[in-house]
Amino acid sequence: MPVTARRSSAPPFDLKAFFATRTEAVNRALDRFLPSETTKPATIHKAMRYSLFAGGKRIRPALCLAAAEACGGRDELAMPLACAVECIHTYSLVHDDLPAMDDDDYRRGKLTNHKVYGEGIAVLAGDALLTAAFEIAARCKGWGRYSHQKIILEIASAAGSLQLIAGQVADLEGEGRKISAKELRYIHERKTSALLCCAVRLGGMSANCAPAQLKALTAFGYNVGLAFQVIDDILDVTQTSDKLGKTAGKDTKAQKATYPAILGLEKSRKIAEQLTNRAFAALKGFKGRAAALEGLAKFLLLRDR
Ligand code: GRG
Repeated sequence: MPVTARRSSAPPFDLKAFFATRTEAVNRALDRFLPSETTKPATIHKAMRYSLFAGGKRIRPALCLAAAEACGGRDELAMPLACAVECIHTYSLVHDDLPAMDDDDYRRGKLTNHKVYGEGIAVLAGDALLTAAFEIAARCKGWGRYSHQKIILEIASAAGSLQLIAGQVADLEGEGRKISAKELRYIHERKTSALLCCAVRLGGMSANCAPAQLKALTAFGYNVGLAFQVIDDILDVTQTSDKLGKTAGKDTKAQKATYPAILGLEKSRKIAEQLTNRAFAALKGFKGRAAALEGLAKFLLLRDR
């Protein structure tokens, strides 16, 4: 099934330029928000920065900024929220790589945090990144329809024990056990889709978007988030460790339930396309203003790492 993004006579959207400029702006903002490497105790700040600047794709911040732009908002207002989500994402990776969880030596092509700084500091670096996310987000005063409190609650619920952590718990408990496609969706919705969706929603909130726009962004974020994880599962079995910058084939080795394991590669690819098409459909009310969101959804579907 082909993906069906909006047809228009507008010039094609330059996603490469969008990604490059937004990534640079996000990196500058993260650098400003985080204590410097030499701030005491230096070890923890070095460890936090090691993972935060290890070459992540910055997908969640890009989605947040693109959503703000789709709603007529401004990047500088969305930026603290985009950075907060990236800090939470990075914390989750640092903790996920620990021996007590997924036990991985490589992430983003570099040694994992605990391999460089030791397990104790890696736990603390993750804790500190999670805390930093709330400190950064707390700088937003809120917008007419979305109070400061609503913004903080939005982040806390995506990162908390009903979403991101619930997904990780179910993932850990599912290892080596046969699980159904329904249980797998439960894991993917929480472990991956919740934070991506939160990034998109926060972008809209920073633009004081209308309730209908927030609903559309939620549908977009949910579907893109799920498609992202289905593709991640596919890449784990089709790509090399070199290409992924992390150990490939780990899911199979750990007997983890994944879309390809349960449904096969071809069906998994179809599902990712279907989800991406649903994400596109959610954007129809934005007319021409959602080109960046569309471009990102297509990029995430077609990515190879
Ligand atoms: C430890 C609370 C806790 C949660 C861990 C992040 C996570 C949950 C598990 C890691 C493994 C995994 C498959 C996560 C799903 C999300 C995902 C695919 C993360 C990778 O995201 P990318 O590709 O990473 O955006 P980069 O490195 O580009 O930032």
